[in-house]
Amino acid sequence: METIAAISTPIGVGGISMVRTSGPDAFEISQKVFKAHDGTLLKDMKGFTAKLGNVIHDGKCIDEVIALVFRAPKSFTGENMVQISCHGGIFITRCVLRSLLDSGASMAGPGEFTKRAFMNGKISLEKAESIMGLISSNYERERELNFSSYCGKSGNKIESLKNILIDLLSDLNAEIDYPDEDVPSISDKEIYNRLSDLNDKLNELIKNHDISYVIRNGLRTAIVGAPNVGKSTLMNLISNREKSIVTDIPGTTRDAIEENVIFGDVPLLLIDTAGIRETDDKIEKIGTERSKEIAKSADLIFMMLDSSREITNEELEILNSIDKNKVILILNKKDIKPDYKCDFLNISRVVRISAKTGEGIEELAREVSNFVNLSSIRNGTLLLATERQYDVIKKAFYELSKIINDLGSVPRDILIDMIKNVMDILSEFTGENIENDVVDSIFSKFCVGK
Ligand SMILES: Nc1nc2c(ncn2[C@@H]2O[C@H](COP(=O)(O)OP(=O)(O)OP(=O)(O)O)[C@@H](O)[C@H]2O)c(=O)[nH]1
Ligand SMILES: [Mg+2]
Repeated sequence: METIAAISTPIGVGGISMVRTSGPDAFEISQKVFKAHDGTLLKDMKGFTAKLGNVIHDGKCIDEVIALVFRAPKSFTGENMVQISCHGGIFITRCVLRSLLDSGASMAGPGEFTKRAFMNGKISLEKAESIMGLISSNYERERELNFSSYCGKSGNKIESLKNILIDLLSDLNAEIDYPDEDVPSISDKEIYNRLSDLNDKLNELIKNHDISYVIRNGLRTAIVGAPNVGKSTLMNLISNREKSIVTDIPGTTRDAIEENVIFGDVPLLLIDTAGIRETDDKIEKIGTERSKEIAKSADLIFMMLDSSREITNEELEILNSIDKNKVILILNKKDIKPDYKCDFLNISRVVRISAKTGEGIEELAREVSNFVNLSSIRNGTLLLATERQYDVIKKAFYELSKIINDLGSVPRDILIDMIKNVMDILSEFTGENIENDVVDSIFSKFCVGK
């Protein structure tokens, strides 16, 4: 096993930076560059202790640093580790790294520290994945989701589901191993009940995954409508900055403009689009087409009307071309006309606002929150933190459904093998039973130094 080194703090100027080294030769390699002021050798230091000293490279003193020692297996990676904290300059930090590489360390690959932690059994795959999510969390709900995964909550749940299968397997095996003894045989009905119960639980995780997706990626929300209804004004209001140009000239926005925002308690990828209308203008035509495409692919559509005037045929056409289940109808400019009637449009979600004054915006936020049904996770519903975890659960659900379907026609020894297969799939969740290339692909998405 090679000894690896990398800068683990962001590349930039700050108070301190940290370079870490991990592997069997971590102490020897670090010792070549680190000289403690009191002469202590790294190999003689206890784990979790630190010494002040200098980093010397090519006979020159590079910086005064603190070296922190972790001894295997009590370290993040499970290997011997040295963390050198130096002054936080880009050049100084690179010099410290260079000194370690010149002394025999290899440059760490992306996520290699975390990968070693996983390979050495220090953390589950679920925890390793959640570290990435935690680091990139942008708001409370996303942090909560990733921290719950970091603490192994879904892993524990999967273990408890696996126990249902383990119990069933032991009953089935007892029946086969001791046919003559007084072991009660277990009926198809009983097996059906136990497996269906398990499959319902997997299905719940699958169903709730949409919410997890929204928390991690934002709900793709398109503001769509005719020109001049106030789409860009709403974009600016929600994003709290002058993201889109607003004028009283119809056709101001020509292209889609995107912004990640937290609206109420829902993360949105908000897309302001060009007003849709028949036009001979070449650029506007392209913009209009683009708006229609975006409306088709969006998770949620803010269809905006100007309530100070009557709805046009063109607007009715837009409404007819989009999926009404995804629509919140926004009657804008309520400051001019607050009581615009729209019952004939048959849309269930309607909010009256003034994008100009901000009136009605909280109601719109509530409507969005209801649309996503975020309230269902307020009482501690378990959410899967990554698409990989989701794929594992879906695969297990699919295989289990097949078993449930075939129950009457499958001999017991084959049934046992099929159940074992589902166990193996579920074991992939925490990384117990996982192919090396899957592990490599997961960690390749990490940064160097993690
Ligand atoms: N009175 C009033 N005027 C508004 C309101 N919202 C927007 N406006 C005005 O309506 C005009 C058009 O606003 P925009 O936000 O540029 O409209 P748009 O839908 O983005 O228009 P296009 O980009 O051309 O498609 C501007 O003069 C805004 O100030 C509102 O709630 N009340
Ligand atoms: Mg606009």
